[in-house]
Amino acid sequence: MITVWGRATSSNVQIVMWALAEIGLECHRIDAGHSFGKVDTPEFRAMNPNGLVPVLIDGDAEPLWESATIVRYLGAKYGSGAFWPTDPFERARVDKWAEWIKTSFGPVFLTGVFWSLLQKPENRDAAAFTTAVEKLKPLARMLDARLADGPYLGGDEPCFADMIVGTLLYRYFTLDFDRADTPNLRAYYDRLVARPAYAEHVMVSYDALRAK
Ligand SMILES: N[C@@H](CCC(=O)N[C@@H](CS)C(=O)NCC(=O)O)C(=O)O
Repeated sequence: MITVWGRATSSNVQIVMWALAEIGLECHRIDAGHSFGKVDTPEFRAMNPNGLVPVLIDGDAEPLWESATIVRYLGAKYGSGAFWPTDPFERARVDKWAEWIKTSFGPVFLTGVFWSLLQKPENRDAAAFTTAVEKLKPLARMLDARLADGPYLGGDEPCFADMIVGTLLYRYFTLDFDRADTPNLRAYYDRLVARPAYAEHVMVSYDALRAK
């Protein structure tokens, strides 16, 4: 039995839930984090000392945290050859985009744009927001150029890296802000939206996260 700790509104939980669904694995998800709390309890900290979601527990094994690590684990253990390329170079050429979205695009988008737009306008740092919006444009264009190569990062089927790269795009394309013109990225997002597992696990309202 696989258990995932983490609220459905967390983009990092969504990465894991979407991957589980694409692979076809059942899991039991327990709400935790944000308004659900639990992440500061000694029991939760024993699973993840960072007090962050997601945490995945596969059977009796030690709890795993870090969403991208969890998806790589699921891919390696349960994924098909398309989901988890066995050739080290084929895997690395998609994994570099997973790493990049976590370390380059993601921080600019989440901190500078997403969380800013979820603030009340009067509490928003307008200069920091504009800086982030402009900083995001060349990054979005880089991803757009990469996605001219094919329907998904690894070819005709989604792979583990698409889970890590594709999840943020629901927020990216549904928020109202000035985006770069990226037709390939938009077409990629439209393909993701058509996937039932993406619709169920990623296209989750983030209204509960808005500042009250
Ligand atoms: N690098 C970690 C980041 C985990 C993270 O920041 N999780 C957020 C939710 S997306 C969290 O737990 N926030 C505190 C909370 O929800 O209470 C990962 O990819 O799993």
